[in-house]
Amino acid sequence: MTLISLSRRLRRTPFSEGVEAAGVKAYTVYNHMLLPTVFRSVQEDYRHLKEKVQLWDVAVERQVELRGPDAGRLMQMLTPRDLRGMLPGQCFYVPIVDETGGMLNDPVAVKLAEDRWWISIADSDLLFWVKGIAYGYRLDVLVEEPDVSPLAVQGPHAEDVVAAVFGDRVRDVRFFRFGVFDFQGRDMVVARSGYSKQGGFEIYLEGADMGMDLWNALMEAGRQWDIHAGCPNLIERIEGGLLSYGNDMDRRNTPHECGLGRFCNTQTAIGCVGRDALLRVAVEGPVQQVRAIEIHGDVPPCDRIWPLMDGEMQVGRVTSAAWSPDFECGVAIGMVRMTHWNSGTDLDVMTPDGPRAVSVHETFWI
Ligand code: THG
Repeated sequence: MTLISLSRRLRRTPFSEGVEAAGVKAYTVYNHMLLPTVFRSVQEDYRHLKEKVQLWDVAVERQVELRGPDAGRLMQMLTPRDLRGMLPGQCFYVPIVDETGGMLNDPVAVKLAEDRWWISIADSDLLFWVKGIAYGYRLDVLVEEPDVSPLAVQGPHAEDVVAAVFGDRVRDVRFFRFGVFDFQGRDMVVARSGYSKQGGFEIYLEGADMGMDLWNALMEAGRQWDIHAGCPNLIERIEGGLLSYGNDMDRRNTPHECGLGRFCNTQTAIGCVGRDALLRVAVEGPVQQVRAIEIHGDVPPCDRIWPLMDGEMQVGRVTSAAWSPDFECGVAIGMVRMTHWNSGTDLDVMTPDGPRAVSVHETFWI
């Protein structure tokens, strides 16, 4: 086995001690930090996530904080989603695009106040782009990465566990809203959100000192619901169609190609730096788009692009894939050309273990 060398560039998190004690078996690197990928096995973790409740160290979801009079203006420059109706206390899933309409990140924007936002980023160095925009346009705003580390509680019993620690009032927090709740004398932002379709909460820990107290309190409270350390689960996220930046899309894709058109209001998102480019491509619509891909047969680990073929012709690619125990088939996320993206289209995918028959679907499994 090859081990990863730790250094300052590969940051630990306020919860790393808890993750290690829980027997983490594998990590990936995300935003220059360790993100657990396996505890018992991907399949056991999947079953437990769907039936019980898990505690996830998602400190890798780093924040880009915008603070100052131009914070709202800057936030709207970054995304084609119209933010005018967004109130403090709300979270929005926002595509972030460059001047060509290319995806730079797909974070959750957290509006703390009119003049204070957190952008809870996926795996790309968004801070540099945001600093560049703020400086280039001479905006009156501070842009920094604060010491904020999200901890997620996900699964059917997540609400019970979070209520046991923060009080029954958290039960009233609606999806993609947050409230501020006391934990041992400290105010914490607690949102109903998270990178699974099983429901749950994310607690934005400010500073590292209370990290293990928070971890231990949730573990203790969750014992009666069989809580276990977990992490974003490959199988569950593919079933739910949750995209992974850098895997399923990158700067070469528009939000519309990613199926994120429902999070764009390009006509009314005045100020968005990618607006003109997106208005132009919106005239014709995308020529390729993300699709759910059902794989017939076994599924090898997917760590590179797998071409999607119609005979000898490449018509797309698979970018994430896994075996689904619940649907008893291979589940995958792919990018498919418009000539072949209709539901029911039969193609072949070229895996490193050879071709597999697949079917294209317009909707994901859950
Ligand atoms: N939570 C927070 N930060 C994050 C993630 C998160 N940063 C990294 C990564 N995840 C960003 N990507 C996503 C992708 C999907 C969703 C959230 C962040 C998501 N999507 C829902 C869906 O598609 O069904 C809901 C979107 C909506 O209706 O607004 O939750 O998970 N803090």
